[in-house]
Amino acid sequence: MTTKIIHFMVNGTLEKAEFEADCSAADVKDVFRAAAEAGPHHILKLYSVDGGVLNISPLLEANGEDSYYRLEVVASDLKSVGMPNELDTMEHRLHHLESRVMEDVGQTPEVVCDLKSQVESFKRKLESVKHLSWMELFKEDGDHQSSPKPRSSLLSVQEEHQQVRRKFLNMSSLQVTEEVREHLKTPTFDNWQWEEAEMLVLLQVMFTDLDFLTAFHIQLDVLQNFLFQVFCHYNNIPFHNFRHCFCVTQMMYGLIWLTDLKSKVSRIDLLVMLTSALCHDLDHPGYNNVFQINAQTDLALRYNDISPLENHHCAVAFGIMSEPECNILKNLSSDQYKHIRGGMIRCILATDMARHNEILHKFKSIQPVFNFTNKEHKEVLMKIMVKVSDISNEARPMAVAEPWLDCLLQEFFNQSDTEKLKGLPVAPFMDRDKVSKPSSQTGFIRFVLLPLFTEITKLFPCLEEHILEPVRRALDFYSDLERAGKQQQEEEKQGEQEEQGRSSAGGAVL
Ligand code: BYE
Ligand code: ZN
Repeated sequence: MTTKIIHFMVNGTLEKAEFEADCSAADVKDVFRAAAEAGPHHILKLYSVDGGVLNISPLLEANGEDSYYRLEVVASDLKSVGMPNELDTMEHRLHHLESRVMEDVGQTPEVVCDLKSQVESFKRKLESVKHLSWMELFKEDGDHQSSPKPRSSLLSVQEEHQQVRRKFLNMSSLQVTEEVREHLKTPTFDNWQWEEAEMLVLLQVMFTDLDFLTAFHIQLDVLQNFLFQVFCHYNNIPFHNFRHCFCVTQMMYGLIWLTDLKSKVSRIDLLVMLTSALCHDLDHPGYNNVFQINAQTDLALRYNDISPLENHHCAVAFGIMSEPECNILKNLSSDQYKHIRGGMIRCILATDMARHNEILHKFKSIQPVFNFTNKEHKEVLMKIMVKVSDISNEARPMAVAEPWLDCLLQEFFNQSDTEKLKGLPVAPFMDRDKVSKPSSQTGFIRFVLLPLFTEITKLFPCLEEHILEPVRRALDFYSDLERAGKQQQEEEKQGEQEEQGRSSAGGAVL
């Protein structure tokens, strides 16, 4: 069979495509679409050497390497990328169908009514999803009553923040009872009971009870301004929000007490770890690094695709501290400041899960000879402690942990929905059509949490009961659910087969 070789330039690289003589136009288009990393609705244009537009078809003439064609994605007509256009067409066709049936029958049949209401409800759903606002369907104010009210203008977010600030400042950390202070030092603490202003007070308690205010000459009003700004710089998204920041900081605080870390590392390193936990997801947009890179967002552009989010979280942290009234580090010597800045950058950048294996392996290799006075050992431990705190939801009581998984999947699904609409690659673990809660969690616990928690427990045996045991129980819980789910699927399949058997037997009798 004869093949044709086409040379073309796309996104700055010279590519070569090979076609069978009898392939279809769609095959040819698919090859070019893949080479341009374009989605199904992008418009592709192929130009000859002299700039003329070529028809992308099997009849395309073969060319040489030095007379290559130029392939461009000229436009991504947003309206045609996803549903809106199809929705319009559907509505139009339904309307047409309805009027024709009306002429014949004199009334709208039930099935057309059903279809109409389905299209209507789907449209309303799309209109209420803020993160799809780039489709230009999103309606800011509820001219439809049933959907939840989105947080509307910028002003009202600021007003909400000011209310939290007033509440926070009107509360005194003295109102936090001894019982709560003690509970705050354990992983069993229930984060869901507290509202935003209360979490700010509890964070203030953590800084005071570790004696950071006296040790580093932090004025109370500066700490409060700092904490409030941290709160303001977390976004209102399902998972990576201020409550996640609070949980991670609280877990770090618990680990510090449980392991008696105060007697093993300097107080300045404790400050680095607690503040890193507090700042580690600042201004998270709800879309991960892979999305940032694939969608070529401003963040990916700014940080050259290198941990764009973590670099941003850290930059926002130091941006907040660049205001003197929020700068909890302002009374430190420049050497101390440098030490803390270096430490925080290392700890926050270490939360990029793409580096998980690299960091865990390093820790594993030094674990047998671990020495708290060795600078390199201590720095790896600090990264590990922040990482443990960051992904430790499953070490908490089931009633606290489970809602977090729903929040995380919600954020993942939002991302994959957007990726589908933009024609970007979708990770299977984010795809609402592919994941189940138990299966994602058993894998994560087996291959990520247990290896990490086992390693930290070797250094601090007391963590066995506080974090390792609860995670093992969570694995049992999700494994049982996974088994039950599979069994139910089997039964349903069997049921369907029996049903089919019966109906075909019935058909034979008829
Ligand atoms: C991680 C990376 C980014 C954001 F889908 C969050 F199965 C996480 F992979 N965290 N943090 C806690 C988690 C958890 N990821 C998963 N389970 C957690 O408990 C697994 C995911 C649901 C999925 Cl690792
Ligand atoms: Zn995090």
